[in-house]
Amino acid sequence: MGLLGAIVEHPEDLYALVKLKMASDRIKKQIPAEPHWGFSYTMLQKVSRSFALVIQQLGPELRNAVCIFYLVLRALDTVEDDTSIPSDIKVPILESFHHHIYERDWHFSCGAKDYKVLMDKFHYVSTAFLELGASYQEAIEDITKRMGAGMAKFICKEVETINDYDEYCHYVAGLVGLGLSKLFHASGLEELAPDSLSNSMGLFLQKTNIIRDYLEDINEIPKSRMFWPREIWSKYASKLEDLKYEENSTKAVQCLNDMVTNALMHAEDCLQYLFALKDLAIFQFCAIPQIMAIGTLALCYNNVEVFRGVVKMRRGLTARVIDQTRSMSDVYGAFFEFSSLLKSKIDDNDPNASLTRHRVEAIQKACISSGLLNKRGYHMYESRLQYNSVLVIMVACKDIFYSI
Ligand code: D61
Ligand code: MG
Repeated sequence: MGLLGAIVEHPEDLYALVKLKMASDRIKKQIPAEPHWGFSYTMLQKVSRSFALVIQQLGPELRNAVCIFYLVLRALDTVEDDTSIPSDIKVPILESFHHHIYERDWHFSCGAKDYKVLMDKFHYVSTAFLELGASYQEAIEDITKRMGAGMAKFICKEVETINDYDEYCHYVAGLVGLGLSKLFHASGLEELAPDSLSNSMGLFLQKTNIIRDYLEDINEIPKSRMFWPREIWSKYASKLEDLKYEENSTKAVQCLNDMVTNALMHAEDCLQYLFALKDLAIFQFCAIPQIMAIGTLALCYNNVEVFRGVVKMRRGLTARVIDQTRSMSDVYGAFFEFSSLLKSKIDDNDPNASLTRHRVEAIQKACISSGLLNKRGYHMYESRLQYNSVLVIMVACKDIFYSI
C-alpha cells in the first residue's frame, strides 16, 4: 500500500508520519565532516533501520560511543552470519575480533551490500573507536570479546533446549544490554543497571526478531541457521520447516503462540529497567524499541501470516510510538494496550492459553499498580479523525506528501 492509501486507512497516523519524515531528513543532513565519523554515521543509517534514529537523538558524547558500539557488533555479526566462511576460519576471527578494533589497519572482507562496505572500510570504525574515552573503549572491548566467544561456541552447536535459546540470545543481544548500561553509566547520566535487567532488555528484542523472522530465515538461500529451540517446536512438528506448509497451520500457530508466551516472560524486567532511567534521551532510546517489540509480539500472536510473509507494525504506528514516548506513563500505556490486544486474541483451545493469559495479566498488573498508566492509547481499533477533516489536512499538506 502506498503512503496515501495508508493515511486514508489510518488518518490518525498522519501527524506523526510527517513529523518523523521531517526529523529523519534533519538527521540525514547532520553527517559529521571528519571522514571516519562521516563514514560511521552514514553506515549506521544504512545498516540499521530500527536503531539509527534513536541512537542519533542521544547527546553527542554518548551518541558517538553507541554508534561505534553498534557498528563494531554489526561487523562481528556480519562475520557470524556469512555462511560462505568455513568454521575453521570463522571461529578464530570471532574470538579475536576484540583485539582488531584497536588496529587501525585491520579488516576482513565478508558479507554483502552495505555490510560488505562496512567490513571493507572497517578502518574508519577503528579510527573512530580510538577517539572514544577509555571507559567507553573498555566497555565495548569487553562486550565484543564475550559476544565473539559466545557466537563461536554456537557456530558448531544448534539451539536445542530453551536454556540454549536463552544462552544464545544472551550472547547476541543480552550482552548488548549489559554494554549499553555500562556506556550510560560511563557517561555520568545513569546509575549502573543490574545485569539481569539489562540482559532481559536484549532478550525481549532478540526473541521478538527470531519469532517475526521465521519465514525469512527458513527460506534463506544458502540455508541460514535457525534459532527456534527444538524443545519448543518438537511439540508441534517433526521438522521446523514443516510449520510453513498450509496443512500444518494449526500446529504452526500453536508453536508460534508458545514462542510468544516464552518471550513475554521478559516484559516485566524491561518495565523495571526503563523505570530506573533518568535521562530523557536515554529513556527514549531504550523505550521505543521495547514498545515496538511488544507491539510486534501482539501482532504476531495467533497469526498464521507469520508463516506466509512479513508481519510488521505499520509505519504510521511506529511513527506514533516514536512521537508519543516521553515518560513511563507512555510506556505503561503502550504495554497495557498491546498486552490487551494480545489477550483478546487468546483462543481457549490453544495448549498454552492459560500460561499466556497468566503472563499477559502479570504485565497488565505491573502497568496498573505503577499508578502511572496513561490510557491515552494508540486507538489501534478505530480512527479518531473524520474523513472530511482528513481531506482538508491532505490538501493542506499535499506538498509534503509529494516529497515523502
Ligand atoms: C536498550 C536499547 C537497545 C538495545 C538494548 C537496550 C538491549 C539490547 C539491544 C538493543 C540489542 C538488540 C538486538 C536485537 C536485534 N538483533 C540483531 O541485530 C541480531 O544480531 C545480534 C548481534 C549484533 C547486535 C548488534 C546491535 C544491535 C542493536 C544495538 C546495538 C548492537 C548497539 C546499540 C544499540 C542497539 C540479528 O541481526 C540480524 C537481523 O536482525 O536481521 C541476528 O543476526 O540475529
Ligand atoms: Mg547473527
